[in-house]
Amino acid sequence: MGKIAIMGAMPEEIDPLLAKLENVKENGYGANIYYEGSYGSKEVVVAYSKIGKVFAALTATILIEKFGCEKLLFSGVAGAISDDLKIGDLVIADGLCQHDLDITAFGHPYGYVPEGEVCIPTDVNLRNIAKQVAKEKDIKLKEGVIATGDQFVASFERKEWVGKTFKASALEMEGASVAVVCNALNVPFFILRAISDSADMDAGFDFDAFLESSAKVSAEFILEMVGRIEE
Ligand code: 3QA
Repeated sequence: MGKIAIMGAMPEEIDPLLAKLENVKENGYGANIYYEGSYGSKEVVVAYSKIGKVFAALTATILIEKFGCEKLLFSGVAGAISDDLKIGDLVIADGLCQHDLDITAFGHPYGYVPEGEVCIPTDVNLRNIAKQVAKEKDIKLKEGVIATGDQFVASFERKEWVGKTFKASALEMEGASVAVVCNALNVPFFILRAISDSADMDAGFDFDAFLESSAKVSAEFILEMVGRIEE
């Protein structure tokens, strides 16, 4: 059974994970801290990347190449696009796209560059484990496209545009870059987010109010999943 990476972007997103991690060993690498430890019988490595696509890609790469993780789970918060996603609700990505990637001047669709893909799918087995946990615990779990960009979205217009252009249910700032890394390195990955705000004009205020509680909802769900990962 290989090591499992669990990453977030911000300290608040991994603190509830670290609180339950056992036999913790801290490793400094690449201007970051990686926490090796265990949950029951599973060996895990936990880290927060810092905010945005570049830091997230760096951390995902290090978790895989330096620490030898064979699966990667992301836990964190997101801004809602779909009206049926309320603060504290959970959403899993079936695929991830980069909403700020734009070479449309050359006739390409938004989110596309040559030899890349607009939407990168997540691992079906990990998604099924999530659905099993949701069913057993009677937790509402939405599945949809998550759109990623290096912007904190706090505008109705931008949010509507991202929703329409990518058929996205939620948006955040790291998922798609983690997807690019894991896809290229053939590592099964999974992205879970709990809603902290609705990416509208109240987003900044809501985010500050709900970051901690929503991050905890996501982290606790991830830990339920870790216990059920078999191979
Ligand atoms: C926002 C965090 C970043 O890692 C992406 C939260 C929640 N709501 C969002 C929204 N638009 C885009 N992303 C999100 N995460 C970082 S900015 C706040 C930093 O505070 C998901 C997310 N509406 C630091 C204190 O100064």
